[in-house]
Amino acid sequence: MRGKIAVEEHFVTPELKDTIFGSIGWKQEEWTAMADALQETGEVRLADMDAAGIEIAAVSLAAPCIQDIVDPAEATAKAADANDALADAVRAHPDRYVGLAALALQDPGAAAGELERCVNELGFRGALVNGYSSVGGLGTARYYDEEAYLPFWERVAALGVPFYLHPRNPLPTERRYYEGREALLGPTWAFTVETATHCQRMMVSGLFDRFPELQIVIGHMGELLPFAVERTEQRLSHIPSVTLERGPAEVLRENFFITTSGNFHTPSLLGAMLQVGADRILFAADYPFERTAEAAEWFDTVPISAADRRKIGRDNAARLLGIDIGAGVS
Ligand code: GRE
Ligand code: ZN
Repeated sequence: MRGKIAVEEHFVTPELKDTIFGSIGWKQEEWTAMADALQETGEVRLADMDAAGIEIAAVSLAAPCIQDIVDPAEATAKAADANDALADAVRAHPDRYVGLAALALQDPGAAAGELERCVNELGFRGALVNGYSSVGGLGTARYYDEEAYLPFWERVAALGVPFYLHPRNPLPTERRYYEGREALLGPTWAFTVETATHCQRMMVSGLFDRFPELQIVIGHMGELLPFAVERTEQRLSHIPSVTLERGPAEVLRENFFITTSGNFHTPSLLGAMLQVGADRILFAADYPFERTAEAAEWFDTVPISAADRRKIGRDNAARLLGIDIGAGVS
């Protein structure tokens, strides 16, 4: 399929390159190539997109970057710098890229202001944040279901832009889980568990009853949630202290979009389509951590209807990200 929009494609600035999680066991030359690819937003990246039939990439920082800068003022300043750099890259190729803002949620008030600046002044289409924010020390976590984040969510809802909750690793205090099995940290497993749990916290907090228009995007075919939320909702209904107008299964269908990033697996896609519907799924590769060609070869031939392929490959993202596209795509 030509004309795809891919929504979880990463970049990094030179000053943030050492804040990226280096997967355990990556070969040094592989990591060097990754760091180079992340910093390049010109011909190499565009050629990779062209070969895969991707017309537009929604570009965001890699992980954890801003979320791991424990001084809120420094995190806020570095997020603004990264957003300015991304705006330059988008300006150089305005028909190929749109921006998703990095936000220092270490300081929710400042983050709301930065999102507003990014949307209103830089033309960004939403935010992408790498899980919980650490404040004051690397072992700390602020999760976004806290009361203190309600004014931030109010601003997101008012701006009407999506918020991509991208993975990061769990806190060091939870590492007993992975001790001796460090290969399970990062994208192999820990990213998904951490992100799915963060989503469940937000769902159980009643955030989406309060702001029913909020739209959260999650990657990797929904971080297992399409296959888990019915059980969560059913069991929560037995806990009297939980009083939700809408439980996690309903919220996943109405307040979340899921993407195919890094999870090019047909039974998982078909299961996710049965659970949330084709209108709630978006194509993504996860460049450069995944091979765009592999993502596209899989997606272009996966056994779904032409109408669903077009929705997932392009139209849903265009609507969600406010991308003005013509109809002429085969
Ligand atoms: C990703 O986005 O998938 C990712 C990162 C950083 C390290 C590994 C990884 O952002 O897979
Ligand atoms: Zn990613």
